[in-house]
Amino acid sequence: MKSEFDPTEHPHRRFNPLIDEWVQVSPHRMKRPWQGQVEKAPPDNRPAYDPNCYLCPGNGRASGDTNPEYTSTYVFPNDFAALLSDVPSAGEPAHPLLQSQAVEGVCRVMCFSPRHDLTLPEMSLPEIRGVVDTWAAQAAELGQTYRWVQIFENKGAIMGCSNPHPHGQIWALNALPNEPAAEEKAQKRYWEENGRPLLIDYVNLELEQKERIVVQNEHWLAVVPYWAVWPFELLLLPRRHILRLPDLTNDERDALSDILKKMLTRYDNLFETSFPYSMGWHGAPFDTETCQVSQTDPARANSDNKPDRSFNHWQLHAHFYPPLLRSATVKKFLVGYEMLGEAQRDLTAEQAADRLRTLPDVHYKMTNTANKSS
Ligand code: H2U
Ligand code: ZN
Repeated sequence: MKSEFDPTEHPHRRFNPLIDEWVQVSPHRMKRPWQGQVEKAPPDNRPAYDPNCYLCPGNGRASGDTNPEYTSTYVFPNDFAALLSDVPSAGEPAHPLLQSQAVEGVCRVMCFSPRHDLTLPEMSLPEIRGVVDTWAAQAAELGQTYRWVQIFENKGAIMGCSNPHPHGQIWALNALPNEPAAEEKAQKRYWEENGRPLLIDYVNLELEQKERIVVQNEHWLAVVPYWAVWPFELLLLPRRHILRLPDLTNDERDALSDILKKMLTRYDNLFETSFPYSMGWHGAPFDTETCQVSQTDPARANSDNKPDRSFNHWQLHAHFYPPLLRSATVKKFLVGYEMLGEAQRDLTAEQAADRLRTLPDVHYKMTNTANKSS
């Protein structure tokens, strides 16, 4: 006779309601001993300034431009932009199976800090707050012209990131890409069926159950989502119903800087390495005709903006997708069954949250330096 179903032991599938997809969970495979001897990556001794880095202040770029001697964040147009702002229409498709559409947009690069040797969790809270404000200002500005503004960071050589200088990218375009389009559809349907935003219900559920929360503060929550695909994936959510980054108040921006520092420090502490990931923000698309989201002053956020009810089913959030599995050098590949069937994981979301939650929120580099000097 079959024993009773135990999600910590029996293979099962979990549903991701945000994009309408399932993920295979195989927790019984974790019964084998944790081969987690922490293999450390080679030490990362970068200088504060690298004369060969195209992102450092005062250095030249591929375009021939020279970066200013910037002292906080710095945004410039990507010299190899994937999107262009003036593209002729692709016209009617010749056949429904062969469709294309012209896409217009812009790509920018954003340096988080002038310091070549830092990463987000090693920056101070006011410096991280500068990054948050720049994200919000870029979204507000580009949202006036473009329907989707994708703010993201691709961190670490293992992710194909070309330069260790702390930076992210911004792509803004007049179309809704696949991921946000799937989220739009699922959140809209949930709203129509339940009258509440999907991710607000999810925030409340996580606050009740607690077992997937990694860090929280007054305004934010970082959880390993129930339906996580990547071993240590995190979903960062505001506790209040907020549509977009420019809508965040001063307090919410400070609290965001705080939770980013804490969650990313835990990431680095997990394998005592600068933890690679791709992260990015998803908020309500910009309806360039009806919505008023030109707000850039956080002190006035949400006060004199017209309520944008057509996107009430949305909730702002950030995804963090790290590829590491058991150590600083063992990467999880989404191949084989995952390319042809569906995504699969061994460690449950609850087990991953447990491991991250118990890590210190003081960065290992700080502790190691303190030990060395004592
Ligand atoms: P990564 O996040 O993939 O490392 O990207 C850095 C971006 O910087 C990349 O998109 C751009 C590349 O096109 N870049 C410039 O805009 N100017 C340069 O001089 C080099 C790289
Ligand atoms: Zn640099």
